Amino acid sequence: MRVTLIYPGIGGKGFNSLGQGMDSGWIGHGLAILAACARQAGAEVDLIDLRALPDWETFRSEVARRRPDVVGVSMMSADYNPGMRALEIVRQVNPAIRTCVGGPHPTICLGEVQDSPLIDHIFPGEGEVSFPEALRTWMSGGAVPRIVPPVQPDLDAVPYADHELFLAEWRRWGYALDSPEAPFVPELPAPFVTIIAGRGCIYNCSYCQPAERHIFGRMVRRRSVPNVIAELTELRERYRFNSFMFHDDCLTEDREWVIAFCRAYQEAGFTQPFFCQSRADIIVKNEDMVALMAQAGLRGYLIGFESGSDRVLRFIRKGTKVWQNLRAAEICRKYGIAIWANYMLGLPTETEDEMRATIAMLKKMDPDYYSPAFYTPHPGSDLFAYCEEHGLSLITSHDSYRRNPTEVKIKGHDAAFLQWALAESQRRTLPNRLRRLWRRYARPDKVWRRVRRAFGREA
Ligand code: B12
Ligand code: SF4
Repeated sequence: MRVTLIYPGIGGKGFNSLGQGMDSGWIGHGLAILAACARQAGAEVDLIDLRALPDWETFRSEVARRRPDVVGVSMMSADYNPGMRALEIVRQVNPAIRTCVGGPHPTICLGEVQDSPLIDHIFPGEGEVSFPEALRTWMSGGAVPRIVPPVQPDLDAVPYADHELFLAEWRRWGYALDSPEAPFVPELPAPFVTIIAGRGCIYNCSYCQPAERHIFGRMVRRRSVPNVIAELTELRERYRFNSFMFHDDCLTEDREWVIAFCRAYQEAGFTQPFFCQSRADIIVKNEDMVALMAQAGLRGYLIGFESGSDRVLRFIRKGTKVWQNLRAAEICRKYGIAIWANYMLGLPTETEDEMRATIAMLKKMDPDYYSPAFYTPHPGSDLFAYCEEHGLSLITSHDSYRRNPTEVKIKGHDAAFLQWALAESQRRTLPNRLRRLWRRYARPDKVWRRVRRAFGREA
């Protein structure tokens, strides 16, 4: 049985976009794992990554050439339009191909896909058990329900994400990348890879939950440390990676796991720097863990600071306080950990003064990287429901479910003020700029190293 998986992530940068930043430079772990599971079930598996193709006509001829029995499309809400267009073309090429969808959007917005004539089977939740089981059933001539109930897999029994599924396909389209995946900051040198160690998140932020729980369940599950180290070892052998990043929503919520990982990582001889996501409250409460992570190779945290107003933080159920945001930034600085600051502007009920407070907070913390968003109501979250209830949403197409600050997503905010706030939030003050220059070029240890290098004493 031939299975073609489809990665439709062209919402951001469009066709021919590979290698251009995070959106277009990373593999999709869901499909990469499902490919390995489907092969174990005896299927032949390949991938069409829309980001690598030039246009829809090429997609059409690729489907015709590959002649799959089954296609499987993975969809976030922002992927809905290209995902459905791909399914429409698959139907036109050969109506006998079984069409399957899975991923966050079909899971969270089942009602939106369940009656689509373009879709034969919907796989809500995790697919490692349900998808290969369906393939086995089809191979033995059996029938599978339209909505296939999810089964949570044992994460240590799941095969590793098949990076080659993506990389081989990218190479076929001429992408001669010098890194398996695209590094996105100078702290993470190429070759760079991404991995994911667990599923779910214990927190309850209203702009995100309960969508995450719909996909991965109430409990957070994490792979064992030896299992993750074994995958990193395999990735080291195959790609000689010089840095990597954890995709986990909040890797640091499990202190014991993190401590065990840091020890095992060093014992296994890894020195490669890495980034992961964390939260301000965790950093403040666990400075010793942060120090251990920095010693093991942590070079940056992606942190959802979100707002400089305690009222807004309470409103979005972030569970953090502004003082924790500021203190977390100080702790990062102390241990040489770069700060990737995620924050939102234009939340429901947020006032212009509260946005000014976010700007003031950012000026105090002086993050290394700014990752601003205009608040975007994501389907499946409580705040999305709030926006619907109050008639706030300005979103008219799934394409706008991207949080990038291109257009204002909800009513009640002045677009010109938001644009000003966006620019101002990222403008470094003069003292901050000077401090950065000092840190980068003038610190005595760095000057000394440059002098030694100039005289050939150091590689
Ligand atoms: C890494 C990541 C990214 C990376 C993507 C990397 C990549 N190439 O996939 C980047 C940074 C690019 C990204 C971007 C965005 N992301 Co994102 N991302 C994640 C994150 C943290 C991890 C994804 C992952 O690898 N998960 C692990 C794998 C194993 O899970 P999975 O992909 O869901 O796949 C499993 C199941 O869903 C299912 N499945 C999936 N596909 C299919 C297909 C078939 C046929 C079957 C049978 C089953 C199946 O089986 C898989 C195995 O169990 C998730 C949160 C999370 N923990 O999952 C958010 C998440 C998916 N992202 C989200 C969002 C909102 C976005 C953005 C819109 C944000 C933005 N910038 O505007 C963009 C959209 C990009 C686009 N496509 O246009 C939301 C999606 C919500 C929604 N309603 O769609 C999530 C859930 C985060 C959240 N809690 O809000 N993201
Ligand atoms: S926003 Fe992050 S910390 Fe909050 S619930 Fe979602 S994944 Fe967890």
